[in-house]
Amino acid sequence: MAFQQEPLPFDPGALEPHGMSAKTFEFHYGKHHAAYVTNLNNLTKDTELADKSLTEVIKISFQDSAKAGIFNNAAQVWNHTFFWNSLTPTSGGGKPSGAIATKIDSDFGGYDKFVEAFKTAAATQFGSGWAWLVLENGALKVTKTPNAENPLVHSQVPLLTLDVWEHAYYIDYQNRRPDFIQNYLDQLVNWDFANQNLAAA
Ligand code: MN3
Repeated sequence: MAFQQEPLPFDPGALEPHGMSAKTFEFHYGKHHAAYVTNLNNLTKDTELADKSLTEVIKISFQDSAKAGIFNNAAQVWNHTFFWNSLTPTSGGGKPSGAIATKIDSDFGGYDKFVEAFKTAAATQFGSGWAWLVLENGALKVTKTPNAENPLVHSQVPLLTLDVWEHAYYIDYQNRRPDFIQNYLDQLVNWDFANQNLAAA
């Protein structure tokens, strides 16, 4: 069974009023994400990895130089699906509620401290990569990863992510990555998804 591209969890135009256009989804979901799935299927065809789960492929191929292309495409397939789920068209962004809110207060010293850490990580990831809210040894942490790398290969539980590859924001924000980050925090973060991931951790 070939690897599949998961459907978007919302209509591609649903985030248009919240700073992420249908045009961005036409390219980011329809071209970039889709291409990672196609590449992964081509690279794993007729190999033992074709029958593994996506997360197994990610862990097996990480830091194996002979499997670098497989790692990059597998991780990017997973990262993008996780990213779409980190966004919501309904009441996204702003301060969280529930268990994640309590834990952000205790582990970061308040929502504003979390925002500061997240903005710094997302803005200072040089070149392509990702910013994450993760759980590590029971504590929340903000991290950044280069290119396709993700928390799964660092024994961390991912709770939320933001894609900071230039292709993620160029259509809507051109070179203004800080504005894209701010908009994500203000209007798009799916705190329900973070709460679900925290509860399942
Ligand atoms: Mn991307």
